Amino acid sequence: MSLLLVSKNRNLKPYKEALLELDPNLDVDIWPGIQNKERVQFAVAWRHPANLFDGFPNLKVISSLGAGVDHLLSDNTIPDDIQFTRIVAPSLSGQLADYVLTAVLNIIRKTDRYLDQQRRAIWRPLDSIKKDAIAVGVMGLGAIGEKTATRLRDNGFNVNGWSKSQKQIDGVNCYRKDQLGSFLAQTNIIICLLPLTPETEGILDLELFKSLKKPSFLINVARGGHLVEEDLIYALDTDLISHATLDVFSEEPLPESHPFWGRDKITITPHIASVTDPKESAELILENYKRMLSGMDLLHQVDREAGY
Ligand code: OXD
Repeated sequence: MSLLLVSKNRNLKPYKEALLELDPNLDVDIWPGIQNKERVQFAVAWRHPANLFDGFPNLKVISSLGAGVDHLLSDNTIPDDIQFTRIVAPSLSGQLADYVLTAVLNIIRKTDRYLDQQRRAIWRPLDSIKKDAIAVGVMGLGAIGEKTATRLRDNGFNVNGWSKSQKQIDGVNCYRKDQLGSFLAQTNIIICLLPLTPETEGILDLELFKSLKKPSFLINVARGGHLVEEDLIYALDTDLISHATLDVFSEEPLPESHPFWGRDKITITPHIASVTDPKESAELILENYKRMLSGMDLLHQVDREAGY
């Protein structure tokens, strides 16, 4: 029995080391160095090569190496009977909450504008936005969204939250799926933390931007596929959106020629809002590996139909 680690763009050695530190008897392969395909029962994947998982006769579970599973769900060649799980490490939601809080504070304290002024040796105080004059709105109230919403609440922000089913979170105004219009009308800073599914693809579009309370801002830490890029450019150019903070893009790395680069109303980071820690992930991977071997329910199992 072996466990396979696969990624086209991540160094997986620290994950293998962390797994072997927890259990030296594990048999762990890193793609493409696979000893014996028939022995692989559990795989951990992040941006795997197309069609890879079709040829493992005994593969039972694939875990995403992160919280998102869109890279697995979009691969139609993965047999239907393989179960998907994901890694929802406590530090992952904490990191995302920190990133979003920083982005929100940067917006209201106009940090980007001051950096630009500094580069040009301009001494000019700007009006900051008062916390109580605006509301932030978190789209997606799963484990990560809830952590982000409560972090913002605890820092004195008015917080709205929107999710598929009605949630109750202390101090957060929770709206359900069919209340999107009211949620947007009460929100200035929209924060996308939704899973990427056919239903949420392209949700950050011109219609949504028009429905926000003014001044309006966007923070996208979910997936590039949620955003209609040309609509954002139009919304920024027409001042419908005052500023966008983007950590995720439909093409990553963001190509050098992309029109987002060089726009002073966009802050770009290279998909670093949260990064899985090898030691913490290894514990969660091993827990699910043991659960699979003993036939127990997996932690953070993904509903392949629902898409999250
Ligand atoms: C994730 C991510 O899905 O880092 O964990 O985007």
